[in-house]
Amino acid sequence: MADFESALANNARVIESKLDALLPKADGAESKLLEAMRYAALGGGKRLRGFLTLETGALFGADHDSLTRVAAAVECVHAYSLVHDDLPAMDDDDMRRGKPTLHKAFDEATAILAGDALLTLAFGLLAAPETGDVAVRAELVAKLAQAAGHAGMVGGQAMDLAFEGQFPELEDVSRLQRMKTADLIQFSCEAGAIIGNASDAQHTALANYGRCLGRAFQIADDLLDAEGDAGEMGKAARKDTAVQKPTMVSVLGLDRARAQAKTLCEQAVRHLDLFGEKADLLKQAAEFAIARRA
Ligand code: GRG
Repeated sequence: MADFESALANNARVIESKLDALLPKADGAESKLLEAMRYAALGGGKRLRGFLTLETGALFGADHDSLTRVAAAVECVHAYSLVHDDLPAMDDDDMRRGKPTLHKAFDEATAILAGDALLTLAFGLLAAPETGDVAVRAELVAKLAQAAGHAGMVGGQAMDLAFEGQFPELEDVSRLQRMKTADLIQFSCEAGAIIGNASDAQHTALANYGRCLGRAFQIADDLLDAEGDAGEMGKAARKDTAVQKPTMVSVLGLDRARAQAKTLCEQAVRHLDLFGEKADLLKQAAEFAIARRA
């Protein structure tokens, strides 16, 4: 795990400095929006999604600058989702990544706009010529639209809101979590395969790895909400029970949820078999997804 933790920290530094270079600098009458975008995207977060893009791409020796641009784009989408999720109309949170949420530090209108602008910036980064050839860029844009929009993360978030106070079946909660959380994580892994011109078998293996890891990651999030420490996590805990949100913990109970996360982690690792030792860091990432404390 020491290897993984130092690789995660190194990649986070690389992604942070790329984001710093790509995000607009505050200037003009729209300065507040630009400052808010930087507040949301810089200075925090594990950067796990970006890590997955960098490390899946490294399996194929893919161009590092393209990978870093796409890692930064994925982190922009993730940052936008957190900003909007924290709004009073959604989870109504005061703290995120150990600092006040964007709408607390700025205001609600700015938080909505900064989220919108981060999402748009992400697509602009994927589509720009520096990211790769036309076919690679088109595939990245189409896949991210699928993963982030109504058929993925936003759709999952809508189900999350619809299910508050309800008692959905296990398969509904499972589908919600796949869409809300796993689809963007899966995209992060597929991006490395796309930029690296992976074979179909390699691409499918990484997509399956990402989906299992993403589902395990969300169950770990449910467990952290139920058992974790708000100080360590840099955000509130026990929110799910407070708003009667169905989670894998509420549906399965703590022990079965833990077992399910472990099974998914093992499945994720098995999908990497065809890459041999080259995929050791990615295997450790799957273990980290369920062992993490924040
Ligand atoms: C509002 C469109 C929209 C979507 C929201 C991502 C999301 C969907 C909501 C955030 C709340 C939540 C619990 C999401 C599940 C995914 C998740 C565990 C996010 C936190 O990701 P980490 O732990 O965060 O990777 P850091 O801060 O490390 O980047």
